[in-house]
Amino acid sequence: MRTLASFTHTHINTKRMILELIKDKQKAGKKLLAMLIDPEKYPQNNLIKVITAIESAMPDLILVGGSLVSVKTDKVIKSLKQHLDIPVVLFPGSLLQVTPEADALLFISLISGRNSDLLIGNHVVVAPFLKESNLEVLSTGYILVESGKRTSVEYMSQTAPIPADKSDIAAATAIAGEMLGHKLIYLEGGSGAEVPIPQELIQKVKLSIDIPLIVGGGLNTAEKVKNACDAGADVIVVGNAFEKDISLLSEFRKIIKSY
Ligand code: 1GP
Repeated sequence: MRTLASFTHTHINTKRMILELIKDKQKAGKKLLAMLIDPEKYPQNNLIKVITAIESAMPDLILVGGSLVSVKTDKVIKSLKQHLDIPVVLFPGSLLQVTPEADALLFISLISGRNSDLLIGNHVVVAPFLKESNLEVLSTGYILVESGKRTSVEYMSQTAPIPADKSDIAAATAIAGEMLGHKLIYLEGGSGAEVPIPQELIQKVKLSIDIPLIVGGGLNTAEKVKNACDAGADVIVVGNAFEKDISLLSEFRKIIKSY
């Protein structure tokens, strides 16, 4: 088995390693757990406690990002990589969070919105940097779904989410994203969503596409995680729940492993 160390040392040959990992699991009907770390919310002294919990539960991926720009992003990623053998994927809320310290980047295009900067503008600005970097670029169609209250991503992106009962619109958006060449689709309820994305909508999207499906937002109980997995999520993203109670990490990991 290739370790992260060999991954780092042989970057040129393994630039598609994380996508391949996700696709392999998807093919085998398995799920991945991605822990989202917002650098703003993890003070450096608390990070060691978090790293210890991560070491024992071993999520498949660590996503790093947030709505606001943190000077700590580089530092947090360095600490994570120093202590852990888990791929670190940037999930940038802004261009200023893009750093070569990570292993990969979710190159997200907000395809549910009509904000041209978030559809293509920012991508053009950062593309030459990414081309030169060793980051694995994971082209991702990002679909925001309504989740009870107004979320940070909705406000910050100045876009309207797809209504939660409009699964046909969500499916059509995902199909378009796949046709445009995205390698992943991310159904986002928004960080701290009151209500997670309904199973019916996840199912409909899952049945409409062949590429792996990421689901996140408001998955803060074992039941909600299981429901999202059963509905067809290949990758589950959890942020807030772990910020509040890091012991949930091993509980959610067990659910993910049961597939
Ligand atoms: C947000 O999907 C992620 O971008 C995770 O959401 O923080 O609610 O788990 P939570």
